[in-house]
Amino acid sequence: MEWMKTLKEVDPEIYEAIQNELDRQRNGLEMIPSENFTSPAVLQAMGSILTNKYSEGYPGKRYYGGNQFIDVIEELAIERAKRLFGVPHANVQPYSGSPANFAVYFAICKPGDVIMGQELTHGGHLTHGWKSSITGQYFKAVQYHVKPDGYLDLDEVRQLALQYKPKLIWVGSTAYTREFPFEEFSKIADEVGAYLAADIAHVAGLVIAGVHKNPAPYVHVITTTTHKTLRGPRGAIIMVTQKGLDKDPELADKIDRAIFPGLQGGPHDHTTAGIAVALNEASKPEFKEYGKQIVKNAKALAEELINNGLKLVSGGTDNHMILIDLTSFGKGHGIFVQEALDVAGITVNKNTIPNDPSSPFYPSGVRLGTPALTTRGMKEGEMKIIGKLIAQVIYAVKDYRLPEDKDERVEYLKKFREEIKNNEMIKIVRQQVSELCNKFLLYPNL
Ligand code: DSN
Repeated sequence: MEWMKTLKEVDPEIYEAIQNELDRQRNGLEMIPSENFTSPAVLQAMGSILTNKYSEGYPGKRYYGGNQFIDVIEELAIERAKRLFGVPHANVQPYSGSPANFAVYFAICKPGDVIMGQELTHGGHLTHGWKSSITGQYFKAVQYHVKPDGYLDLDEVRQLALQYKPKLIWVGSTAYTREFPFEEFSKIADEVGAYLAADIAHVAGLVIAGVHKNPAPYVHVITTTTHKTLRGPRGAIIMVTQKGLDKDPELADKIDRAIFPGLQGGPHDHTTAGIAVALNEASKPEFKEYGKQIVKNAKALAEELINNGLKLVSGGTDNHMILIDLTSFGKGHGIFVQEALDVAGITVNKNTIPNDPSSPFYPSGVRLGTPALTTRGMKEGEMKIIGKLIAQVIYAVKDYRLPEDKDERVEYLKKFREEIKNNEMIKIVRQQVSELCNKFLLYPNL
């Protein structure tokens, strides 16, 4: 690998680990829906000398000298974000999604205020008020849910909003396979005078591609990570909409001050450059095609999984993501499927499903998605093949049952891990996964 020649010489151990990770990404099917393969151009920006610089403050208002070129980079990132999402204000400095969401709280709420978000086990994010997050401890968090059909329960959202009068409501989550109903949420938030924040971390790329509604006309604030469907580096953006500025003309300043000096120090300028590059890439017509293909692929995959007898939360998908309900195989079955698929070279994550009979660490579902496979160039035909392979692995481990007793569980999982390494069906699937990966080269020039 020419681009890492120096690293190889200076630190062969780290070089080897990176090389092994590259091989893993190349030779497996990356199906965690929050992951993607960023472009070589983004990698170059991230691996640049920008990491050397301190730049507390904002363009034109820095606390350190020598920021004339950093200002150019940050302004480009800001302008590109504003243009792509149609918003009047963007802050590109949040280190990642959780700090971005914390900044929204810091800008809008006081400790103890009532906030509302989708419950984690129903697809929500930790930072939307889950009990183990600071957001569930420093605020009075009211959590809403999905209905038995897997769609958001808007009647419950409205009833809770009227009852608790939240200061801030979140819409957007990490394990929801349908379009977020921004307009319906905005009516509820307006009715109770709440701020409405859309967390579009998962669907930002789909919004840009026009295959998911843009929340900008409906919400006051938008947060997103930049490394999921948006396909940039690990980072985040907070945007204030015109609706947000109409509600509070100082909202943009409050958000900026919440990030710096409120929560963060120097921005990661190499990441800012990577974000700017990713946003530039996302403005091209090819990116729209990419976003459309992600959804087509997810729908094709969902159909194949259903045809193979598997149950999906909400019965399918509108976006990039699928949530398989494994309760018919036993409580907490997600770990068996995740690990068996891992051995087969297919990476997914175990995930809670709505009303999960088990726990977040041993949930009864798996979550998977198509953004990374679509980046590799795979289409509906490949999704059909992959759907069958996934089903074969799921059925290969269908008889395992998670013991209730913790000690027994450790021994049982140890034995399970030994057995899946030698499972003939899983070996066959691994071989087919390798053959498929060889047809869709990843980073051929690295
Ligand atoms: N960890 C992210 C995800 O996988 O969806 C959310 O923060």
